[in-house]
Amino acid sequence: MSKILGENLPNIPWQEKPANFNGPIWRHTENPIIKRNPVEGVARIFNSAVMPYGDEFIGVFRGETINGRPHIYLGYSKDAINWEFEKEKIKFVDEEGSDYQPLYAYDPRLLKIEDAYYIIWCGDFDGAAIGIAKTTDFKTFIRLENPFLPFNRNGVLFPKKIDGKYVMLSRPSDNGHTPFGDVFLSKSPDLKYWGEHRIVMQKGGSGWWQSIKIGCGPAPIETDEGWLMFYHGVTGTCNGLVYSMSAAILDKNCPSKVLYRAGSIMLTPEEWYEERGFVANVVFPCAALTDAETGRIAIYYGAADTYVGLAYTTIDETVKFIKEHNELGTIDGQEGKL
Ligand code: BMA
Repeated sequence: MSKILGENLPNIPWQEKPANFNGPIWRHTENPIIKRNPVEGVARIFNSAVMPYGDEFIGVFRGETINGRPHIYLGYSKDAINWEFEKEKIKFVDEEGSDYQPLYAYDPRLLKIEDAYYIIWCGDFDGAAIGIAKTTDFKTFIRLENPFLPFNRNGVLFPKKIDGKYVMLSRPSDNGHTPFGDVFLSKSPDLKYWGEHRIVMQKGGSGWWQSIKIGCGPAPIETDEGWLMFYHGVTGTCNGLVYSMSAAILDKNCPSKVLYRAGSIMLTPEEWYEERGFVANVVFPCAALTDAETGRIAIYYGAADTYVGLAYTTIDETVKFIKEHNELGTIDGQEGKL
């Protein structure tokens, strides 16, 4: 039995695993939970992040506007399944209170560290780069300094400082959509100056599903095994890219070290809303709710760059799958200081 080291969430959305289903992650039966044209001016919501807020839930949503540009929208829910969205995108200000709006922002993640909430996204800084903002009330959103130079996509903060430092996973890139594709880790004493860069995981392995690139998903989940990291892996086909998901466990104190990594897929596009849409064949996890008491995990993922899907697993199912399919890459077990 493995344990989630976190808070209890008795109102986590939940459905039992279907009796005739063998996979480690099973879908919510009423998926997709967010459908097309969810709010005026927004054609599609996908790749989005949610978290508990008081007795209810709050989220930051990638809204593809009707002019085709992504921005971040706030949403609220009582049950974490039915969502209501604000009509206006989030307005960010700088630390002096002046307007500091990203030109575009996509794939947001949301998490709490100590008393503040953080949103991380991919935006434009003369090329794709990570953006980050802080809020304590979900009314004022203070955009901080851009953490990294371009090009970098797919930034995810740990929900806790490690050795007194903030820790971020990201995927450095170039100006192409697909080149590079490995996950790195960086640390900061103040969320302004970033360093102590390490490589965490490379694409590849004996399976082909993560051969083109990999990228972290929800904020890592603290467990008694280490940090549980769901991540996406991408493969190429004659018909384009396919995005699937699986998971790894990172060392608790030195999270650039991978302890276990599943060499096989936990969830891959199989349902109509994952196979068909703006970009076919994409499952892209960005958030997970957890209940420490029961070990339940509810995963929120973008489906086909068009919808939000919800899926379930438990810490035991996940750890068992990762260990049974464990396959570490050459640098995975190292600190990654190369
Ligand atoms: C990635 C990101 C994601 C998107 C995926 C598939 O590079 O842009 O936002 O879901 O491609 O289109």
